[in-house]
Amino acid sequence: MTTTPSTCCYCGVGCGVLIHSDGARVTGVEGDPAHPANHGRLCTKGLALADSCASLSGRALHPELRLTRDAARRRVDWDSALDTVAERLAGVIRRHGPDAVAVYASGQLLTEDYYLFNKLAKGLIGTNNIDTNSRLCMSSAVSGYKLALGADGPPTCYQDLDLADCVLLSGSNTAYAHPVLFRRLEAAKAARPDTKWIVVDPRRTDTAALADLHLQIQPGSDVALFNGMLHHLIWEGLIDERYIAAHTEGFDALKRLLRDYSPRQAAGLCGIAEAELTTAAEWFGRSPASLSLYCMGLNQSRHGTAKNLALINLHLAAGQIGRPGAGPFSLTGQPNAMGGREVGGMATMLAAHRDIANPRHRAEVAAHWGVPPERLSDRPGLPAIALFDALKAGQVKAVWIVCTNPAHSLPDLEQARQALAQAEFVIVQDAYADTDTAACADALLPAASWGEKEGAVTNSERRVSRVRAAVPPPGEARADGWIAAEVGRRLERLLYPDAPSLFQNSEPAAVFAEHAALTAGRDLDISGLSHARLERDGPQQWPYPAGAAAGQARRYEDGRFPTANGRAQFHVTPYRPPADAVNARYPFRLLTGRLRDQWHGMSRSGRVARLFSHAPEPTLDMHPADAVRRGLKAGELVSVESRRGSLVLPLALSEDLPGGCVFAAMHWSGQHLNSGGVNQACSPAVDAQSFQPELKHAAVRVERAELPWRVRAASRHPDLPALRARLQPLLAGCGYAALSLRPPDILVLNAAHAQARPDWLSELTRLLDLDGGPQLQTFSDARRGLEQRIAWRDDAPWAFVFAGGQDDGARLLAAMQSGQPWPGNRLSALVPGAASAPAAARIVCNCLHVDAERIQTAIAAGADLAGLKARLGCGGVCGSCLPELKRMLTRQTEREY
Ligand SMILES: Nc1nc2c(c(=O)[nH]1)N[C@H]1C(S)=C(S)[C@@H](COP(=O)(O)OP(=O)(O)OC[C@H]3O[C@@H](n4cnc5c(=O)[nH]c(N)nc54)[C@H](O)[C@@H]3O)O[C@H]1N2
Ligand SMILES: Nc1nc2c(c(=O)[nH]1)N[C@H]1C(S)=C(S)[C@@H](COP(=O)(O)OP(=O)(O)OC[C@H]3O[C@@H](n4cnc5c(=O)[nH]c(N)nc54)[C@H](O)[C@@H]3O)O[C@H]1N2
Ligand code: SF4
Ligand SMILES: [Mo]
Repeated sequence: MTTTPSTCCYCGVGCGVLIHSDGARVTGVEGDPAHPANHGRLCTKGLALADSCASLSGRALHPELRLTRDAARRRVDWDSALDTVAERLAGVIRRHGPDAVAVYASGQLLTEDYYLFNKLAKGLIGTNNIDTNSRLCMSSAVSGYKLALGADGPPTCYQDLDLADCVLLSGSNTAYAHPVLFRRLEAAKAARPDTKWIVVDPRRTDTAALADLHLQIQPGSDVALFNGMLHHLIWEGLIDERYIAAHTEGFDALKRLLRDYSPRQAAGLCGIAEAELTTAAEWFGRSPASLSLYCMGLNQSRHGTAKNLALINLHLAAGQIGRPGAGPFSLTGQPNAMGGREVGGMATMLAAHRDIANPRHRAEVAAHWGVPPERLSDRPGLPAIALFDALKAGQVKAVWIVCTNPAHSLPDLEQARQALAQAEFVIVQDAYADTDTAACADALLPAASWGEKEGAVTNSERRVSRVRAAVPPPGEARADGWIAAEVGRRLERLLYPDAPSLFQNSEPAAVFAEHAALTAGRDLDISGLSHARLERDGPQQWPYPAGAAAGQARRYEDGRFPTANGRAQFHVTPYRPPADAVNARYPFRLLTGRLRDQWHGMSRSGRVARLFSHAPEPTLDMHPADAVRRGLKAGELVSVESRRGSLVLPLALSEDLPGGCVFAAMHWSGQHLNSGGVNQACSPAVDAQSFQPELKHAAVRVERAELPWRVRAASRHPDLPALRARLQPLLAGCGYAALSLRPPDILVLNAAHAQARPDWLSELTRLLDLDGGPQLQTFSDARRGLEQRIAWRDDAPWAFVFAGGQDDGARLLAAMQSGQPWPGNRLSALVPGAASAPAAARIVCNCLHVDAERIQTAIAAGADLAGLKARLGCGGVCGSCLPELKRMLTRQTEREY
């Protein structure tokens, strides 16, 4: 048994983990008490990392190639795969020029891998067509920081969470998306109860429910809110005139604009009460230290840059920046979105915060790489949405997709799919072979994943941590950087046979050193960092120039900014509505976002049954009053249709949404649904400065989907990912179908169709081994289209399919989940009419598997939070459920009084 310190591969909190392994397999994961990001804590996702590695089913284990257009992909050896990829890319470059090739990479790559891909695209191929999923994520934050402060990157650090007197959370569901930071906020508030939390979110999330003030604004109206708050600060004399005069520029122009944003006008635009807006402004302006935490509710907007700038305006005007506990803190989503920004791995930037348009910057990078300066293109590359448009239009011929799943995560999926179908050559480099994007690959390159490779990542507070290999990659999977360098070497032999190699040493430590050297003298100088230094001293924050003894926790403490004149810049930020207008045809605003326990397209989190407990099925959430008005009921299937596309989802009712808004989680993909997920309907409208798409807002209509033939099937299985893969091809056959998991080892299929589908049903029955065997119990009534089959093992149901009747199998499923023998005789399992048995209660605490019902009962019996922890254990392990427990406690109190 060995223990390897590393970093969690999920969110940008960047928690340190200790990986336990037997040398071949990861056997366990725990929080690293020595890591400054989490001090030993992990959330539900981090705690499930070992389980997500348990099954190899679905992993990409060998390179595969499609040799002719319509052929199936075939397994090949690495040499053939690498040669073919290099030859195909070289062919496109020779015929159509470097800009006919593009790389679409990911904020989940390690810094070294990212660096190599960037060098390959910009330094070898000579195109800036390398963009990443960070375009969908952080690019508005990047443009906000650059325009206002002169350079990218948060000026703040995690310690500021402990020190802030006022925390303004905008468009961030921290309780779900950055849970370990939320634990830290909770602790800070417990220590200093006067700390004020303001949450700006159209939904009453778990984060919002715990706030002192929840501003439930109309989607997209943040700019109006921040403008109105600043108007109030000016009016009340709460701005910091001295700071403005000494360290900023452009306030007068902003002030002129703000005349139109009186608190009353602004509150009107946001749909909130004027007093709510002024209270927020008062708390923000009068607190000794005010900290903003913000995320996709600001960035994923047609006006994401303006939202970021309007918020930074507030901080600059109130002098709430460059001090402990104060500042605009953009929470990064992915584990290494920050590293990607450092290496300049996007279409609109160069390494170490350099600019493509700046000839000196291009020359510096070219010299570092040892390529002629003219090799670096002065044309900005295509940002994600434009890149896929260009693929579809045939301007870009070949695309190399690395560590991201655009056929699921891009908006307007039909466009994305057509783009991939249109491309001459699609390379997909993923750890899994069964993603929606892998299905489109001409070349599939199997990547080593978390726990299997070496490198570094940078978290939200600019802290660089090592990522380490604990086990070898499975099959023939290889580290991303190795693949990039191998293709790079072959490509340079084809394109520039006489030039020295750009990929002489692709070992992670050497690549890191090359990257660090390129940052010398820049605002993000990490020339003092190396793998050796990180080994010796542990995770470090940047800037960390050569010769420094330590990194810098906070930036801009001296009020000097990396702009031309050293001053921060105010920007004039008029409010503009979202792109997709609601009207009588598309009356609802569709919001999208995250679930607590799933990660993006679920290629990893979707392998762990217990991570489904908190949100077992995909849903479209709607306010009960809207549902009543439309005659819709909870559990009914509805079609959600935008101007671009549609999908079917079960309806769930939630008072946490404002009227007129619906919400769907982003996670469910074609691997779990009969559609590609909610991005079928999402809008590709982008921000004009950051090119980030408006994933948080689309106008939709919601109507009942008439799919009366309903099927529920479930089966226990020792390898759930394998069983899911076996059933996945069936999804396409129904008007609605969804696969999900339940602990301990159950796969569930819910499906519905306009009329009975006997062939489909017999295929399902066969795949679940429900077509024979001694323990099989069946009932069918062909006339009524009814079919029920149950396979028993000992005294308990092992698998079942119920089709066409009223009984949805809820009792059987509950029995399978409980692991208890069936109460009563087997025949009672088929008694029709027993349909209304309640489904098993939703699990709130994942660590100890405590459901909502038990918690409610304990609360009703008088338990407080300490009592719940003592009696049921919930909230006492990882803490991810704490916000919800607190919320259930307040709800109960509200009910009592
Ligand atoms: N569990 C989990 N955690 C994750 C991830 C995951 O997949 N799962 N992914 C990581 C990544 S890459 C990212 S980028 C982060 C995202 O982290 P967050 O941005 O915190 O998460 P989201 O749920 O996408 O969106 C946050 C909130 O924005 C709100 N919102 C929608 N429109 C508006 C608006 O116009 N204004 C305001 N103020 N709010 C609005 C939504 O209602 C939602 O509650 O999470 C990271 N952490
Ligand atoms: N509607 C809607 N859409 C959204 C969002 C939203 O809020 N709403 N959020 C957007 C945001 S913020 C983000 S960040 C994106 C995320 O969208 P994606 O980037 O598509 O999300 P993932 O599913 O994390 O994709 C990562 C892929 O890399 C693979 N992988 C894992 N480890 C490795 C590895 O080591 N190497 C390689 N090569 N592959 C690996 C995984 O199997 C997976 O297929 O989604 C965006 N899309
Ligand atoms: S908060 Fe959770 S998902 Fe994010 S890094 Fe920490 S353990 Fe991983
Ligand atoms: Mo993200």
